[in-house]
Amino acid sequence: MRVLLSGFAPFGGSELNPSWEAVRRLDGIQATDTVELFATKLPVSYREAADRLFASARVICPDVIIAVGQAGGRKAITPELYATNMSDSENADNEGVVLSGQRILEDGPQHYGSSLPVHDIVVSLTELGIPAELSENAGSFVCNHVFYKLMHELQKSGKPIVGGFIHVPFLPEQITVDDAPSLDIDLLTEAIRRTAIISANAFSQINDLSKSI
Ligand code: PCA
Repeated sequence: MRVLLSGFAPFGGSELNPSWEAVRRLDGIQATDTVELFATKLPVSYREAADRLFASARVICPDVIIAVGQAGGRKAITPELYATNMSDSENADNEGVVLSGQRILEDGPQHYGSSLPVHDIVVSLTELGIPAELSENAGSFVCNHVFYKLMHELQKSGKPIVGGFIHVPFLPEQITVDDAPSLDIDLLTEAIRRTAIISANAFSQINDLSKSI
């Protein structure tokens, strides 16, 4: 099984983005006998990010797509439960675009749920001692935009691809304020590797089930 992981370029004055730092370390890795990992870097651009993810997916032909992004200030790895049909942030993307109160797809549903095994991911990471929590808020900036478009595309394609979005905390070197939460790169990378394996297992269970009924 093939798992495509995406991470974002740095934004908002940071020199790095933990999402890309983690997934780039996993690119080309054989995570188990049957699970191969691939990584792609997305620009922090409303206009381009989702299309770049879809372009990589056309090349890699993954069974699972896990988009990862930075959520500075969070203390845990947070699988997102759903994407919302709204872009609304006072922050400009890396192309200088600011969107306020704009629906992502005019006639799209208000929400799309993740199809990653989000509960299993949180349980398994917690067992490993890695802080993990479910999130009901993917924000309304570029991450939510990519997540929404990804789930829309997967639904439209009718392909049995499992997909979703995970936000991750800052890396220690991004922290400027005492006591601000962060996660070490090795733990973060291991968390994403585990998440990929759990999600690939979920994909094969869904497929086995659909073959048996
Ligand atoms: N985080 C931002 C965009 C890119 C990233 O890594 C977000 O949460 O929307």
